[in-house]
Amino acid sequence: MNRTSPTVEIPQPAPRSSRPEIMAEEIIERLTYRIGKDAKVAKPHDWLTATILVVRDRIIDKWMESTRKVYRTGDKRVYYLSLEFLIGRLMRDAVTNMGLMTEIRDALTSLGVDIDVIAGLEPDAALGNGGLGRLAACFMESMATVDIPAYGYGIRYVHGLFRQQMADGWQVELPETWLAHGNPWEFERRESSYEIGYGGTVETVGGYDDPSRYVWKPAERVIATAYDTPIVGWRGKRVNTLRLWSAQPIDPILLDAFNAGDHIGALRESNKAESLTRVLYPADANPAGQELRLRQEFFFSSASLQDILRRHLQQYPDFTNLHEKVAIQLNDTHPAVSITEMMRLLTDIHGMDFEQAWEITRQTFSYTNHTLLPEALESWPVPLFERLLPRHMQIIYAINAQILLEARKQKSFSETQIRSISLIDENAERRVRMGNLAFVGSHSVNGVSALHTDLMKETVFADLHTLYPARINNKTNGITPRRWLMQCNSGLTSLIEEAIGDKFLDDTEALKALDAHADDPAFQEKFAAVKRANKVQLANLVGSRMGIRLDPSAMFDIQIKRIHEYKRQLLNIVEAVALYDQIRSHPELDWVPRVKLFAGKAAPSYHNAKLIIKLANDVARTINNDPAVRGLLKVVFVPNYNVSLAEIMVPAADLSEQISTAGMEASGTGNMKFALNGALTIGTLDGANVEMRDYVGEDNIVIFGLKADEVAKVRADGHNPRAIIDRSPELAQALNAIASGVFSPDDRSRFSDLIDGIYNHDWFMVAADFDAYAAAQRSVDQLWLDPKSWYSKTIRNTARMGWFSSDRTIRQYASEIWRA
Ligand code: GPQ
Repeated sequence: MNRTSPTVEIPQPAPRSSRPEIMAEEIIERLTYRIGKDAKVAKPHDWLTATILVVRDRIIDKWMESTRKVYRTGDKRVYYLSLEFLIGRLMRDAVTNMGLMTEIRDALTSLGVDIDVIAGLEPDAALGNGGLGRLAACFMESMATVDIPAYGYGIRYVHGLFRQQMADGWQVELPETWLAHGNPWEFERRESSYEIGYGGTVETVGGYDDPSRYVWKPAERVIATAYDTPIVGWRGKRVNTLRLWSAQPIDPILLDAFNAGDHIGALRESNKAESLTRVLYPADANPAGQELRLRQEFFFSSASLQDILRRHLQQYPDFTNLHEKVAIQLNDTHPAVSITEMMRLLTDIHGMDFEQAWEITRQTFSYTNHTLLPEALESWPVPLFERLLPRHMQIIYAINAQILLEARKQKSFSETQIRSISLIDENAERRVRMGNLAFVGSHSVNGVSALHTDLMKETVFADLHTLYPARINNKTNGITPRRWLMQCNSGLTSLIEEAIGDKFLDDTEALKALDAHADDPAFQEKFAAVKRANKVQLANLVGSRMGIRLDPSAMFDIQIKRIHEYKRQLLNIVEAVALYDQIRSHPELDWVPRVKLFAGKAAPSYHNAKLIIKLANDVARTINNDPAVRGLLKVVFVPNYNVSLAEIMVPAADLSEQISTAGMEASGTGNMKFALNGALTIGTLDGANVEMRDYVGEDNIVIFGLKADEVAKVRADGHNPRAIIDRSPELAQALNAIASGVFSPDDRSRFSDLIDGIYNHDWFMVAADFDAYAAAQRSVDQLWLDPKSWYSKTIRNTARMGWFSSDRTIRQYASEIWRA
């Protein structure tokens, strides 16, 4: 308390009114006094900022109440550490969750402002790459909704994920500047700043008598400063904090250097510090492997842990009860260095002995794994790790010695098993394995779908699972129904409410009541009308952004996600080419009009992914300009996929493509968004598709292709794609067309890397699954021709997807992992 006279009673501010006329007055007030603009000259952006400031005030009341409550009750706090938060826009989310939509709309209308216009100006906060970052954002909203005192910790990147532009069909990356107009949602917290060190040396204090006390003397230091964003839960019950760290130099300018005329050198430190949090690494499920990335990981881990420990000491005398009051969830291995930082803080700084610190650390941390792809598991060269974090390297060796001893002595592990569980990979260049570190330093290790969790036990973590058989558990992903149904699909939300009442707004399992309406022709008609309106909206967007006219009565077949070979956009494109051939060869047949839509970004260094984007665009140009297909088939690659674009595309889909090579997609969450919004899924038995089939029923989803164990077997036995291609004339024809330059007459061998890959090894089973996929697509056509059965299936999807709410996922984390 820094007040001069703490005895003075400070009155609480009066609660803010939600009457539209009061809010309209306040919007003008903010415009005038906070933004300094006369309403007559205010730009749409100024109106947006003023509106957010008015909504924000209402949120702050709840925010402070939520923070006070946890101090009062002494409840456990949950900390979600993630290098990515793919938030998207916040205004609509905050306004609907606060229950203020009608009032704000009316307030703005009375001022002559259209809320939909200004909402569209809010930048899309893209502090993440894809599913992992979006999951973190859904979890933040659900933790507030189910009333868990939680903090998200991450990095306030100045530049989020790049903007994607197309240049002649090729992806070009442009910087993204979400902070250009300021960010009215965030609060800078100068008082919450911490020093973060790098490099230097470790000294032993106490000499021979007390050799276990170490002092790390970093050679470099930067300051981490907090920026807080309030996250509102549904119905405004609780407001939690997303705390993002920004790096600042210790000395903003070296004045001596400046005065001596070295103007650039005077800013070197400052630039170096700020570059730490300048950009998000654009690699998805594929480690960047660069020193700056490890620096980012340690920077936000150390700042977050110092903050967590400081908060704990405000309430409790010491750290002996840390694990009872704090749960820290690691979102993949990106924050795994936290485990060693916690050990350092507890032992070196706070004087706890190693054994006790290890026990408390392990009871406090839990780790979520999001991929099995071996090339995606993070590891750092030992020399790099040692140079940057010398004390943490020592701690890793100490932990490793203990674990390996335990494995050898108590479980009589073999040499091979010891090698596989070691924190140090010694197969080639010595590397620190972050997955193994996260595993041994946590009391819970979870996968993100049932299949993925089973495969974790059988593959990457098999030996660690033998050593700690109770540690691996499953928490199937979920999505927040507020953003992914109520906000993005108001038409469907109203229709559902009309049919079954509003219980589903608080409990998505109540959607089950829709089942009873699935075969009702009147309801089907309304359901179809909602879908059509959403398709018209998407068609308008594609029309105005790309100049391509789409027919909303055609089937909208959509695949949107990061571009990755294992996600198999290539399979989809090859099938489109085969269909194109078929339509031209058999114009007399009753083809179902289809629009195949794609969107997604490729990692800038991922050659084949970028080639797949170019192929989609080349195929699109050819097909869309060929009068022979008579509009029966269109292919569209919509540029710059982000959360806001997904909010338009998801509700407009008839068919959802979830076609990854079985065993390779940990869960998927896009799959859930589409099905909830009444699309039929065509997919493999991979990730959460398996559980979706169980919930929606096998008649209401189209499953095809090899299963995970079959893929493993085909790979082990030696796959012969050439033989398969020879037996499939449609596939052979499509591959030939692409390989011979039908779609790239300007560069006939452009796609040879992609096509050769299929012929030579077909690692992703494109050839192996092609015939099954094509047959599944024709069965989808047959369903489409019978609207009654089509809508009966798609309505059942909406009805039965309630379990996939992230509220359910979070409740499971809370009761089974966090015990919060
Ligand atoms: N995922 Cl390891 C990412 O989006 N980025 C990553 O770096 C890793 C995983 C995804 C994963 O591919 C999806 O299957 C999951 O649904 C998603 O994480 C959330 O768990």
